[in-house]
Amino acid sequence: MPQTPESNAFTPLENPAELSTRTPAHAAAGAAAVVSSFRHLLSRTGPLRAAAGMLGLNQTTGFDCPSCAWPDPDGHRSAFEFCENGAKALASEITSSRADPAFFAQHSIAELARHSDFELDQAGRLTHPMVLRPGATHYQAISWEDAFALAAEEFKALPVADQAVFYTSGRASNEAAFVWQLFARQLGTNNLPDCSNMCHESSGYAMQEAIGVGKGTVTLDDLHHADMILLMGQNPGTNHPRMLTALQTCVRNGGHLVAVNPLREAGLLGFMHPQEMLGTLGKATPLAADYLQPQLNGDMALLRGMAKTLVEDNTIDADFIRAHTNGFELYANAVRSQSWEELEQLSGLPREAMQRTARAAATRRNLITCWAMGLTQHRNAVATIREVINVHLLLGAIGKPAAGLCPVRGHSNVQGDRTMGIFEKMPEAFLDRLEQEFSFPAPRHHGYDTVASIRAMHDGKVGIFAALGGNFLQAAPDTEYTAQALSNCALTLHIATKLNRSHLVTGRTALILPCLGRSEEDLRDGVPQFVTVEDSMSMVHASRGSLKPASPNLLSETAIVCGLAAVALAQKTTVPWDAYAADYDKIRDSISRVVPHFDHFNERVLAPGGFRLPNDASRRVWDTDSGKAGFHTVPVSAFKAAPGRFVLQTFRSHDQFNTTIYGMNDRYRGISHGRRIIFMNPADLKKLGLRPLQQVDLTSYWSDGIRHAEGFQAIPYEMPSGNCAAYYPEANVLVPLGSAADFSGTPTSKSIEVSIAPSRLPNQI
Ligand SMILES: Nc1nc2c(c(=O)[nH]1)N[C@H]1C(S)=C(S)[C@@H](COP(=O)(O)OP(=O)(O)OC[C@H]3O[C@@H](n4cnc5c(=O)[nH]c(N)nc54)[C@H](O)[C@@H]3O)O[C@H]1N2
Ligand SMILES: Nc1nc2c(c(=O)[nH]1)N[C@H]1C(S)=C(S)[C@@H](COP(=O)(O)OP(=O)(O)OC[C@H]3O[C@@H](n4cnc5c(=O)[nH]c(N)nc54)[C@H](O)[C@@H]3O)O[C@H]1N2
Ligand SMILES: [Mo]
Repeated sequence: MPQTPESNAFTPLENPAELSTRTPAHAAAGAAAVVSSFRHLLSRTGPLRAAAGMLGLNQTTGFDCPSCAWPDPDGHRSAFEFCENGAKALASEITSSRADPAFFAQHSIAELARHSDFELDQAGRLTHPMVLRPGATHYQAISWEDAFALAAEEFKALPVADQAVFYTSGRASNEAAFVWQLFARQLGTNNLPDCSNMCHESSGYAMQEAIGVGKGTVTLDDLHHADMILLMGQNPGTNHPRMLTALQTCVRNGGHLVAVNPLREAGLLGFMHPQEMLGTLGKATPLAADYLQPQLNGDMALLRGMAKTLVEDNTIDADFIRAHTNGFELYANAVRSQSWEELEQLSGLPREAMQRTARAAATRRNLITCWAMGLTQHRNAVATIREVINVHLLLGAIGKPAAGLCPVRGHSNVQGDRTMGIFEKMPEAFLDRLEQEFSFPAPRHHGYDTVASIRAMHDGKVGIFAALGGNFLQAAPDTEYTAQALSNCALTLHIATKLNRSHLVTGRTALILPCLGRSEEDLRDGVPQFVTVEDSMSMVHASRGSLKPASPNLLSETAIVCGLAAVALAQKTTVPWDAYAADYDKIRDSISRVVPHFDHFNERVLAPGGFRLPNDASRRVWDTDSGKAGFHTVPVSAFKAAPGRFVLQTFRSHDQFNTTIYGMNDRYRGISHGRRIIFMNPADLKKLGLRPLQQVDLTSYWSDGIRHAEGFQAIPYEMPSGNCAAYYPEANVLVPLGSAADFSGTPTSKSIEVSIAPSRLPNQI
């Protein structure tokens, strides 16, 4: 299937002449980060709004950064508790540009589809509810009342509730997420796919099975005092810049950092704290003392090699293993009989590297492992994360200070959304309490996750696709298939702050319902409301917007969901939607009765910095069937491509937040003015007879079909032979829908089998 040019679904080609490359950086942040932050803010909005925005960011009385889920430091916060990417996210939200009805009157859907993602974001904030009527070429303004009535008609027309899909992106607040899942369940469906399905689902699944809790077990303070931190499959310099401060503190306290990444990422090599530049001008703190570059998906073999070393050296914590775990004997036998040759072949690392890393952990004992998408988006992701846990169990490095597991979350409230019930298969106990609180029969059969939703829409089994934030089309695998799926719906509905490509590939009717951003003041009947979020380390805290809204016509996400649900469910509902929309304290009162550990929510959340949800595993209480933490013994595996083909990972540039493109550069990797790029091992590039910057076409292979993407420029970049990398979402056309992680169902965006050939595009360079 070549990309069909008439489809609205694809990111347009770029002008290859604009791309330029430099040597990659050896440290992150520093003066360039500060300059970039201000440039983004001031190019998007006036100096007063920029300053007001920055002063509110992550302060205890302000709003939560709309970027990543990294926690805020306790106690002392500086006036500038933000990072470059927080500043970019804020700039994108507080921009002075407006995608208003005049903008939509000027541009047809087909014309907007020819804009790049960067240009779509530049269109600015949505200001009015917009409707695309059947057969229309342009979106038109519609009143809130009519928009709700139109959507309600579609909901009422559904023969069964399971023909509705409710997607959630991880920026939604706890309150919005709670009313969203309540709307879905009162309608009668558990079809609640979310971005987590494409993100940390594998982590949650593995940890839940092994240690009885699907969340990380450490705090910021633990990271500061860890003896060793293993950083696997993540790029914190770009995606969690505030984490670098914690890593720096750990190094200064004598901690040993080991990075595991096929690429040498600047933010793992060194850090120059923007607030210390004057004192140590030009000097970066070195971060990773050791840097392992395995092949893509070589991590499970590396971890197994570490386990083999620990078992054979007998540096395991036998007392902990005896008291707290089961399955050790089976695992230890498998590890002992495992051959080093196989581990070397699967990981792409020499056995000395695996032994060195294991011995560093054994002498230091207090180990924390941090990981993100480099581990979760593979076929064997759950097994790989179970292997991380196996190593921690061998060392007893969990449930004590300065040791434990740290899945580094993505979206700022993705963890909170799950806590609030955004999950297609919430535990029965949650549904029981929901029934009690609202006196209705909650649906019990499991709903669709992201991949199942796409298939169901494609098969014509879904009438309504409704999204609380996000950019489903661009985030999901297999862009063409997903586009067909969305087009099959009677109604596609998006609650959003900014225009994106998902709004251009629509059902028969489409609605865009514009909402307030997190930085903006939320007044209900003149009374300011706040919302709450949960960060990567289970801290729940308030977020209060303070800026003037981008348009007087905007409603908060919470008010939109309540308004929509009230009309769509009409007499069928037992929820006081109007009261909820008028006063979010009432929603929190219900949350306190439905969600575990949220008792006295309204009082406790007022404490500066909020409160931490308890985590049993962090005090060595294992909420598993056996009451113990479990070793997991499966054969070690790694994804390999057929001879002559490559393993492709799709990742983020420095100038994007997921599908929102803030700019065309990737500063640390030395890339300017281009995103349609494929990074390749220099020798591989030569072997294929390609010149640097030459345009190539990519083909991906999976049992469910082959897929094509054209016009990517090849760039030599240090990484293991046989691996390559391209940016998401441009490369999503290549991600096979049929290739998902075992158990968690996460699309395998980091292990895609591809071939690379000179481009057949006309006029290519
Ligand atoms: N500025 C900014 N911040 C963000 C985001 C953003 O887009 N922009 N996105 C947010 C979200 S939702 C998320 S989930 C996180 C994502 O945060 P990350 O997981 O850091 O994001 P990716 O860019 O996908 O980076 C994956 C990293 O893992 C490495 N990697 C890939 N495959 C493998 C592998 O098989 N093994 C190992 N060891 N390494 C591998 C890649 O080389 C890369 O360095 O960031 C969040 N924060
Ligand atoms: N190939 C490939 N695909 C991937 C990944 C990958 O690494 N590779 N990563 C996956 C991951 S980790 C994730 S988390 C998903 C992300 O998937 P999503 O969460 O669906 O995508 P985002 O790009 O974060 O969503 C951006 C849109 O959210 C809307 N938005 C922004 N702020 C707000 C707000 O405050 N409220 C509301 N209602 N809307 C808002 C804007 O309209 C914006 O265009 O993508 C996944 N897809
Ligand atoms: Mo994510």
